[in-house]
Amino acid sequence: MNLTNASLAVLPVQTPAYDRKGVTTGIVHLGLGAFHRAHQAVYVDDVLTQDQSWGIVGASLRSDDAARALNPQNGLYSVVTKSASGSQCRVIGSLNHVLCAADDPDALISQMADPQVRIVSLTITEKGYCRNASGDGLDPDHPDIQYDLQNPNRPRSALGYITAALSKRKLSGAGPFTVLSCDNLPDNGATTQRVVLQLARLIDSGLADWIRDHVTFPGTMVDRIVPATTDADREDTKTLLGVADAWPIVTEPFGQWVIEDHFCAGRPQFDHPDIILTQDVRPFETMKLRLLNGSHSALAYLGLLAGHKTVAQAMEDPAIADFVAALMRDEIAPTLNVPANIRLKDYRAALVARFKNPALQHALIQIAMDGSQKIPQRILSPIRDRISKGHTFDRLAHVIAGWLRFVAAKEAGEYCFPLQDPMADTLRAQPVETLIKTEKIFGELASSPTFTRTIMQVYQNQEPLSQR
Ligand code: CS2
Repeated sequence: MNLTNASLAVLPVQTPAYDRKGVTTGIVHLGLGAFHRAHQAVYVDDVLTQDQSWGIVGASLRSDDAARALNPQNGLYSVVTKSASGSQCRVIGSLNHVLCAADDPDALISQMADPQVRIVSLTITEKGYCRNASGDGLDPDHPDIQYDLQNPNRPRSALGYITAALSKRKLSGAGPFTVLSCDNLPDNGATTQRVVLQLARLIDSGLADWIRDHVTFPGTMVDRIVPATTDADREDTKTLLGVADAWPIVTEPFGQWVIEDHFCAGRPQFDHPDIILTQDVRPFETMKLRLLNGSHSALAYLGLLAGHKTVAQAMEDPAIADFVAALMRDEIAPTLNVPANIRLKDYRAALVARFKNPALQHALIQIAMDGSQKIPQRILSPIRDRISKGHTFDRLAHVIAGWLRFVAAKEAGEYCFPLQDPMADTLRAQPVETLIKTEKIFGELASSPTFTRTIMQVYQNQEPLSQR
């Protein structure tokens, strides 16, 4: 038997506490990966017990994997939270339907243009924003943007879909929706606004003006560790549920969502201890991007080079755990403007405990992907802050050196690690001495002698970090 509406009544776990038949669609989510399903969709599942107008239609932009797995299950899937003290399973009902944009662009644009839809949220990863080298605006030469400019009504990028749907809503009088970025980008709301407005302006300046005047782009800080689902997870979930779930999600108990309260077309009544509504998300976002994600990238590159496979395994290696603790405490924490009510010491300790979660198989190679898109906000920004104050940055330099080593590591002529990165060709085409001076990757740091000298020194003397 499979997970479907018909099997809900017999499941031995928490199931939607509302009648799914009454749920309408108020949110379209672009980029229906595991992260969204472990995070926003769970909070929305809680909202639906009070207000059934906020159901979600999820869309994958390219692959039809999610649609093929979840539509036969009526959009249902399970979320299993795992820690040393055990597992808890819950079935989520907030996903009404899944679309694959590449199969039917019109269906997605029409869904987004439906007046009942009031929020379009995004987890399209850092590279989905088609940003320029400095990260602060659109790259008009990006192949997807070039494609969208030729085919504005059958676009390819998420930005193209947002622009096409808003154009339709402007014409029909359906009004704006809020665009809610849930990606790990600095200033994700303002960044999304910039790239959408730049694309719209290239298509139709009247539309760009309308978007500027009516659409809001709140910033958010999203946090939950979500390893990619494995076949073993599918088997374990089947045992917990008693029915088969084609795509369960495994995650940690912790979750946090800090959202700027700036919604142009209404929002769910979020009333959840994990959710903070605020006027300024930036201190939360910088803290999380640098401490959590920065440490994650450090663990990924230095951990893989030391022969580890998962975050928890790397954290069991005293040399790596000590390195990460010192990186956070001595080099990253001093660069932060700490949000009110947060004690950094506690925040750092909580991160260490989360990284050590022995029940999660969080593959380092998953975090290592797309380094060129992640390193700037996670590692280069704190380096920049430290250089501007005349402070040293040896540990941050180790992370950069580790990344460069990871990219180029070879044994018997073969690369040791698979490289998934939109800049893979550039990264592997040149020696480290040249790479470190590449502005497209390191921005103005590429011409800072303090930066390039320190990285090269660390790189030349770097040994794998391990006491195992
Ligand atoms: C990770 C994040 O894969 C990565 O780059 O650092 O996905 C991380 O697990 C989440 O941001 C945690 O909130």
